[in-house]
Amino acid sequence: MPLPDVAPSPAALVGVPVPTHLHGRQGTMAPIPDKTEQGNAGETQQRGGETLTTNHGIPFSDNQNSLRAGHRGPTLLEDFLLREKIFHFDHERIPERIVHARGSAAHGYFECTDPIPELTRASLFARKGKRTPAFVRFSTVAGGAGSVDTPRDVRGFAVKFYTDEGNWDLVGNNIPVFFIQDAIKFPDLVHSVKMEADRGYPQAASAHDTFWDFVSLMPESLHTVIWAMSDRAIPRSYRMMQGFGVHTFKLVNAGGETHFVKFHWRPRLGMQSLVWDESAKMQGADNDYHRRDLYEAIAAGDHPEWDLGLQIFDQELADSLPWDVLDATKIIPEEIVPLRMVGRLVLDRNPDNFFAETEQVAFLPSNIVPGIDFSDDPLLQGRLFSYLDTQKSRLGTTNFHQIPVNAPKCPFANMMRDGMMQTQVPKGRANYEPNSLDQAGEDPGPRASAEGFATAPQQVSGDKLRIRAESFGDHYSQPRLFWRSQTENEQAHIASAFVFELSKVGLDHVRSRVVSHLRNIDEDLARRVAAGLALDLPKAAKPFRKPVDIEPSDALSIQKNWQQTLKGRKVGILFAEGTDKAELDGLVAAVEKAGGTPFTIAPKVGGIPLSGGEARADGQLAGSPSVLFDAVALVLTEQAAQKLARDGAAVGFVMDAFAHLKAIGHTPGAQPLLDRAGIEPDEGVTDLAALPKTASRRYWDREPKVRDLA
Ligand code: HDE
Repeated sequence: MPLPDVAPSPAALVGVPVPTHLHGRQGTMAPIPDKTEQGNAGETQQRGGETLTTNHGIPFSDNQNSLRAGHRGPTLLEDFLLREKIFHFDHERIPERIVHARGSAAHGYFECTDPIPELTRASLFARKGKRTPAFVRFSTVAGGAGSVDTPRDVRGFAVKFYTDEGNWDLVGNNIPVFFIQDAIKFPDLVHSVKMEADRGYPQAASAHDTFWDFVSLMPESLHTVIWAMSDRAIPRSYRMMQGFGVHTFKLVNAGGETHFVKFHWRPRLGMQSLVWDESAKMQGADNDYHRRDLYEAIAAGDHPEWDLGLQIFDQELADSLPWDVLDATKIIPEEIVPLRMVGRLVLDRNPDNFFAETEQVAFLPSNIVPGIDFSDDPLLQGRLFSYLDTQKSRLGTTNFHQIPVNAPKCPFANMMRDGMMQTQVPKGRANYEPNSLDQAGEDPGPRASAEGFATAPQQVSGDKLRIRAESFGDHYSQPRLFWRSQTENEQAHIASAFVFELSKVGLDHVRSRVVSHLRNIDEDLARRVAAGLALDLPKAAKPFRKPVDIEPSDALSIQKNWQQTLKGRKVGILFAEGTDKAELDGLVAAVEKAGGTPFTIAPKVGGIPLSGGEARADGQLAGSPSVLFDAVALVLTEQAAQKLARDGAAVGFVMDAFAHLKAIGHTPGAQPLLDRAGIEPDEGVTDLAALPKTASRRYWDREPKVRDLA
């Protein structure tokens, strides 16, 4: 007999309308529906409205009270319902990722827009319009799973493609280079950046002694360090950051020909970052800023998209560069190898369950598919071991690939058997190969195919050595390239970030050592950082290889590539009693028309009398500071503005919007509040009509007026 659509409460089953939690009744003796017709375990997973059961299918009669000896007596050990529930709860948490613990994810697909069969036989690039399901997890690196979304940090950008020839995981970051060149240094790097071992702080922050001590002794880290000090490390949204495969990989075509490749993700919404003060304040305003932004955008049907671009090059080009393409601390500027756009990634579905999917997803750089291959990058080679290994300790079993989010969507079959949490039930006795069981009419199991993954042949020779190649020895040219490719304002942000971080370092010799490296990158940068710390300029560090000048690359700057759009951006609209309703509604409509998301804010959320009607607000003023928005509007009467000028939350709202270089649109009546906040009008401070246009940018020229940058 099938289960009823909605399970009747135990009280209803016996016709006694008594809430069990009030009266401590024993459970009902009502007949239990016959569930055996329901099919196998996979089909009896929990669904809404069904009878509540134990994990073994035994129906509960009472989920409010434990089993007691007498009305007020002790709880009985016999209570298997209580014990199972608490036992399972006690083990709900699994070890968090050692790095990238804090993350948010979504489902979507990759669509091939420009097939490249001449370069790779990977099936996802075979045909224009071909869609491959994907799951993407974004993350911070240093903080724990419960830490905030907006610290200064590298962001993870991990993509699992469920191709029809198995899963390909492109486990990248939003910064195209990495701190170290050799995997053997990874535990040291991570220990140094995580909270300090004795005191357990700081959480999710690189601004402390051990990180800067380590990186100042590892000049190979400087390129990534300068990116991390730039606005790239404080993205406005996961939807507005680039992604990079970082390492050089190989593409292999059907004829076995290989090319080198670097993978780039380009956000359709353009790149955008926060300003540092904003990102720090965001940590109080909304811990989940990026997670919420991603979830809400997808839920609203505003699906984030990225284009996939490839830098394709051959050995000859690699040999012509003054650095090594196997060195993950180096980029190849797009001016040297331009991007070829081959597809788009669309995220169109939020996970149904955070733990089952976002937490349990296991990315493995070793997951590659026919048509893609590894390079000899020593960092990548180490990663090929680490990720498989970590899943065993994190997910507890070698069978983590059977968890739905990790399982390939194409058929998979082999002779690996058993292990903890095995959920498959293989039939027959063909668990070894070769076998001749087919000759006895039995299923012989799967066999390798000539079409399967084959490593691209490559000549390798040489002595076994524990060394760092000399071609990896230039640590300053590329940070210099990055620095010189930034706008003046971006340079000021970088210099100020160094000052901020080093000001939190208590060890003077470490501060000096960092600045001694900066002198090899750029004397001006070093001078500014030293001045910001009131530090005597130390001698320049001795470079292992003399740095060279590389032509600056505009592609490395966020501001030079700013996309003026309101799409994906949020406008906070402050109104209060007496606001003209037509004016408020008109602005909301204009922001929507420009592709932005309006968010109305008032001193009270429930309903405010306006001139011409009434309106509810999306958020209350004290809980909706302006850091949460890309631009703000003040739709206020003079009387309301005078009242709000006495409210710290309202004054802070305006002051911060101005200090964070945002557009402010306002009614003439809002002037008393603007005056109280000390706003000096500039081109970003306008009437309401101009706001939908002005809101799509930040006003960098304003910055020297509002903060002292290094
Ligand atoms: Fe990772 N990294 N990593 N990493 N990494 C992990 O794997 C590791 C590196 C990256 O959302 C861990 O499943 C080593 C570079 C992302 O689940 C761990 C080395 C890049 C994620 C691990 C590196 C990354 C991780 C922790 C140096 C950019 C999150 C949990 C050899 C190209 C994936 C896990 C997710 C996660 C090891 C360096 C990106 C411990 C040993 C370079 C995006 O296995």
